[in-house]
Amino acid sequence: MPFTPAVSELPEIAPDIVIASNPAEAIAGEVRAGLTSIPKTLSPWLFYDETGSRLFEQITELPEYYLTRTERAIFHTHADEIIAEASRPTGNDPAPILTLIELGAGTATKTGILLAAAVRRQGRVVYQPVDVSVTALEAATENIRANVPGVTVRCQVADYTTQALPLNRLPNTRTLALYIGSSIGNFSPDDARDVLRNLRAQLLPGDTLLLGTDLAPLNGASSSTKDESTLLAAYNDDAGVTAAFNSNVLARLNRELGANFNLNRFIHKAIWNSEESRIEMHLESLVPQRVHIPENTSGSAFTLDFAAGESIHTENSYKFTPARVERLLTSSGFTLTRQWQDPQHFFAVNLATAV
Ligand code: AVI
Repeated sequence: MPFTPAVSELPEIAPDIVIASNPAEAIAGEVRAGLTSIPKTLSPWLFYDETGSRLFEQITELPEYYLTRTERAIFHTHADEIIAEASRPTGNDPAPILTLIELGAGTATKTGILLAAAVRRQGRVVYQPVDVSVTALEAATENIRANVPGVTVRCQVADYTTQALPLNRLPNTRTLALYIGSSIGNFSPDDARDVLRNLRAQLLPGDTLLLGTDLAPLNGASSSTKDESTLLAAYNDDAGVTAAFNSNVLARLNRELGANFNLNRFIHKAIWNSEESRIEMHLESLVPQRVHIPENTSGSAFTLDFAAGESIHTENSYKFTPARVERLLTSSGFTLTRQWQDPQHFFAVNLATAV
């Protein structure tokens, strides 16, 4: 029998938005550090201005980009089981009520499936989406309010990679932290561990984490049809949306920093790096060229010289084996409790418990 607590056990919390950090300063500092390093890099969080976030939403609907629809299908099939597992009674906690927080919630389109399952189990649920984008959080709140009755949304604007999470623990509840969508794959192994350790530091033993990870190709293993070409297509779609998403970062530097990148002189490249088990995205310079970045809050003006064929490395997207997921979780203070995969073994949803 599912446990259903009385509605009155969950206090109503007013939605609130907490603004953290100064984005303009962070962007200028990040751009200077990345573009003056060898090789030149730009951090993937720079993709997500308004245009970039819109383009990313389009990517998630592309036929080649299997990640979003596969994770959504796993949620549709297993949401009740996931919530039941996260709510498993223990000696100290015989009838847990879950509060869901979500790191990098975006517009929370898939999260509704899990929230609906939590509402089915416990009658009501408090949901705390955390994101750097106010616009995304507004969309998330609207989406959840309109589609999932029984959810109290409390938004927090914060950078969960560097800031302590604004966890407002309700008395006698257990936290289920969601970090879905393969977002963990955009961090280097060390940074991924640090992000999860930062999260772990704010959880209690017995709290859980639901982590979405894109799976590495299994090289000929019988039940998976995923290979290098599946991955390359997902990051180099025929309609050119991923290319537009990638080069928007240069357009953003022109708009926000007054840089003079000529977008026609850079092309989008996606590469599978099998040694590192990651897709890399680059913007490759087609010709020798010089780009100017004016003086800004991070310091004086500077110029950048590009050789033909030289690239700016803009993103890594790591692909995991189940063993690698387990190692990451263990090194971050979690233990892997259960894993769900789609029938084709393209994607895994992992439930881990804070130890
Ligand atoms: C957000 N993140 C998980 C996406 C990914 O697949 O690495 C970002 C992305 N980059 C290109 N396409 C999608």
